[in-house]
Amino acid sequence: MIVIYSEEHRLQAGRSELNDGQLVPCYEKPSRADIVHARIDVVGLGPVVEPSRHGLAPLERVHDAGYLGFLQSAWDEWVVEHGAEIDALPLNWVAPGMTRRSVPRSIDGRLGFYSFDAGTPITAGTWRAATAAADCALTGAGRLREGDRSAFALCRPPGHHAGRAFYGGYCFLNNAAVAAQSLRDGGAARVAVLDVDYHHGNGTQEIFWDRGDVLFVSLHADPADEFPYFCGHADERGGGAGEGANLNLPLPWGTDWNGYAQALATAAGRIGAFAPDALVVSLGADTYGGDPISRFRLLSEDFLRMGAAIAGMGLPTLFVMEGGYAVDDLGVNVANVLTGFLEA
Ligand code: OKP
Ligand code: ZN
Repeated sequence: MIVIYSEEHRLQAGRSELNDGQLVPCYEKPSRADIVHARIDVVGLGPVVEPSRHGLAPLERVHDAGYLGFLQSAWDEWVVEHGAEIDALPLNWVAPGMTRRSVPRSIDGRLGFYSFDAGTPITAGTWRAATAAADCALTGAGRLREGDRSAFALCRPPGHHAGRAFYGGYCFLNNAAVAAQSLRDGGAARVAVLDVDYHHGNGTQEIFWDRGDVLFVSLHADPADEFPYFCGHADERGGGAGEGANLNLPLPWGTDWNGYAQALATAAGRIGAFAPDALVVSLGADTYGGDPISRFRLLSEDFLRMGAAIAGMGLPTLFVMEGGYAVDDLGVNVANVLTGFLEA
């Protein structure tokens, strides 16, 4: 399986995020990609290649042009106002009764306008790292178009919380959505996105909400208990032409492989019925029992089973890396999904 990886992920190295009332070191850090990269070498998964540059056009297929412009210039505007010693974090958001009619002029207002949490610092290298990650996903999509059965985009920063015009949850550009759209534009009639990250992929859901050509299926911790709290419930099924093309499978804290496997079988049934031409997997390994910010109980060996179950769907498959914060075990867990897929 070809692996697409860019060293530019290092340019996203936020200093702190707001968590439990405190500024703490970012969980989403460069060592995450390094350990996955190292493990892929050890298991000999496949050649590791650099992404090719795809430019703005494929990003504009799923993201708002004004939002992309904001992301590109936000750091420079922040530095003018607050200096470069502190990362840019938002502090104010809209509440019911306030207006979102116009984009604020102030950088602080714009950070709040385009975000939904205070855990996602914009830094000097955010734009370059995020575009390199999207390029990894796009390059992977290109391999599928050329006939590969599978590919792995080793992306960071992750993407599934980023919507058409918002960032949050450590995500800026929705790598999986950009790839799914590029598969559509390359001739796939229908594409399914399967999100196995512990957190609901609210950005991907929002982007494809009213689309019948892209199925979004997500297994995640129940938003009644867990981030992102305001999205990911079972009754969110898509709207308009996308009615029924969104399936959320929220699971309780403490879910182990037994409960997870059942939901994955439900997901497989829905994906099979949709009969897509390609599958994009948002691959987060934060369902692991040892994850510091999550509360499922998967074991490292369960990720082999997850890979095999995904292989059973019998589709050309692009894996796009998302979350997973137990860094010491992240390489094994992510590589296990991929080897489980290949050996099935
Ligand atoms: C990104 B991805 C924990 C706070 C967590 C944000 C989590 C973002 C997860 N107390 N805040 O889906 O792995
Ligand atoms: Zn996650």
